[in-house]
Amino acid sequence: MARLITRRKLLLGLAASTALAGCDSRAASMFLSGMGRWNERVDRLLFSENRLAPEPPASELTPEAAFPSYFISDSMPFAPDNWALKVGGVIARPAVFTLEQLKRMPQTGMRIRHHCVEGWSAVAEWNGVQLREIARMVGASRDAQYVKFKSFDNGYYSTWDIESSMHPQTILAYGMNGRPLYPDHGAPLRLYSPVKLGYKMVKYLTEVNFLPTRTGGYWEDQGYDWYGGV
Ligand SMILES: Nc1nc2c(c(=O)[nH]1)N[C@H]1C(S)=C(S)[C@@H](COP(=O)(O)O)O[C@H]1N2
Ligand SMILES: [Mo]
Repeated sequence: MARLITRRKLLLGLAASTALAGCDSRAASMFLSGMGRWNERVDRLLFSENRLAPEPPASELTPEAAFPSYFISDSMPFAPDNWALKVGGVIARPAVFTLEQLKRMPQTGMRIRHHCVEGWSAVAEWNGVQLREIARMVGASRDAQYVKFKSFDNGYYSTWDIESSMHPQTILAYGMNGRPLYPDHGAPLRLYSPVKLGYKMVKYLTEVNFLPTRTGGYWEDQGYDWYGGV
């Protein structure tokens, strides 16, 4: 962290001195877009260390009635009877997993504070299977730099960087607060992680695709930050 701050200060210093030297605006905007990419890369380096995010204490759990619920469909989305998760992209073994199969895989659980950009936050305990476990099972290629998550909620989707996707606390969750996930929070399966903002936590999952190129997201396409880190 100390090094990150130092680099940011250095960049700010450079920007100021360039301005004093009277650079033209084209050079300045090239510089600024370059800085955006550089900062994203630094964030990625932090994640590659796989540092665990601290869990809030049980005393901070939000009463479930007070945990907001969001979906873009006009009414609550319900999974089709034949629901299964499709996993594809640049992987050795494309697969379709039923909920029962996912539940038989090693289970991970943790308390996470959710941060929605609309200004609320809430804490729950989530359990499910690590996405990195799925990646291992399907043989995700080194070319997989991004993961795209699709939903049956009116086409809601998002795309994540591979480092955050493979973080040990990034899970496909089928449980909330010790019981099955209900439709208001994304049943039968949703993405959850302490390293991303609320809009990156795709609910009502249908497909997970490991991709070599970056795609967008429902809110990201409307201007929300693509990386969406907490
Ligand atoms: N499929 C789907 N996933 C979604 C959304 C949505 O509208 N549809 N909203 C996002 C936003 S903005 C937030 S804050 C969280 C809210 O999760 P919750 O409804 O379980 O509180 O879900 C995210 N994932
Ligand atoms: Mo949100």
